[in-house]
Amino acid sequence: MVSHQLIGAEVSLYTGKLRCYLKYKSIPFEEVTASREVFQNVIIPRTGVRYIPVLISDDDKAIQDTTEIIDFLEKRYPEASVYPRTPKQNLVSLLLETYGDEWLVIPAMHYRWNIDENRNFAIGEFGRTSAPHASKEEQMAIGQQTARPFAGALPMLGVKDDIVPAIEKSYLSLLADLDRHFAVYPFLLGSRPSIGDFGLIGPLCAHLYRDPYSGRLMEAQAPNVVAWVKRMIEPAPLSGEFLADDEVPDTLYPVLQRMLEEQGPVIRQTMEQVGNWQGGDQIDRAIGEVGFTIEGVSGTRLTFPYMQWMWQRCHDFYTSLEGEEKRRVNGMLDAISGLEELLEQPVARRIHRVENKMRVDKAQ
Ligand SMILES: N[C@@H](CCC(=O)N[C@@H](CS)C(=O)NCC(=O)O)C(=O)O
Repeated sequence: MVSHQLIGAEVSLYTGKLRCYLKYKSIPFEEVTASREVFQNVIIPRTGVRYIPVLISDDDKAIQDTTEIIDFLEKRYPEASVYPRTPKQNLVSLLLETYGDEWLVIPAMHYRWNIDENRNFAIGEFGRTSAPHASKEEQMAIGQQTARPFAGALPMLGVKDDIVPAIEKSYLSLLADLDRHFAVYPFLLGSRPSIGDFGLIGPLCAHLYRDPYSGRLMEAQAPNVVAWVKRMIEPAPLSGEFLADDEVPDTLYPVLQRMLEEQGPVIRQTMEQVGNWQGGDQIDRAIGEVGFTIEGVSGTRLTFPYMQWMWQRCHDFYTSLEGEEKRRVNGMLDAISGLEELLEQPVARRIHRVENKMRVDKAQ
């Protein structure tokens, strides 16, 4: 039987997200290492971009972007959907996917590239991925090269020396909040993982659990998060249910509040800057600079329109709600100050993904 191919790497954040999803859904796949040859022969010609993971479906479609891949597979494998059917839970799971995918990259990248032990491990892993058959020494040399753009991306993501203590403080508080949650619940919303769990597992597993220094830190600080990571990487396929009556546990509110305080202003500024974009309908990967605050320390990073594309999923779902459902969701949002206003904010110019490039609507 022809199965799907997951092209990626163990060291890759977004590959980790997709691998956990495929395993939970019991979708047959074989994993192909994204070596230099695979980049040249498959990834670049088939997708036009240099990102992993890539799914080659059993009918030979090549798809990049974990969110698009998961949505593509959810249609073909609807059993045990990772999207809750009820409004509060679905909104929370979309929000936490956006948080994991697009914001927790900050601690994930900080710990990987600023801590020597992690950095050396990651360089070896980069080399092993690019040249699986080379010697250890050659892999280290190749890893130094291939890792350079990733390590060099820290300032663009907002990871600069003066804000590092705040990034660490925030991450440790997040771990404490999640630890309290996972002491009670197997996944974010019950005994079934949602798209929010898959969003969080990328940074929390591929970097923050698997990199050696970070893994010890997580074991020491948050054993219940470690247990969740293990459930995510070796799931009981297709099992579990979301909590009854659209319940969202109170233990998730501090996590959502942290997301709103740190990532919320970045989402708002990104929408403004995308609205003012002066170029053509194909928009750049980064278009300017935004300010943000973590634990009272301010920083700047580049503006990534992709984050708006993720946010649109939250906004669209929220604004599609009516009547009683909207009232119930707003009742929950009362506990997270500022979130309702952000979800209500109109998207000035929408971002679309077309053949793995981002397009933007014309200015009004
Ligand atoms: N939103 C994309 C992100 C993919 C992504 O950024 N992957 C990383 C590896 S974990 C990558 O290929 N980065 C290359 C680059 O940033 O140029 C997804 O969900 O697939």
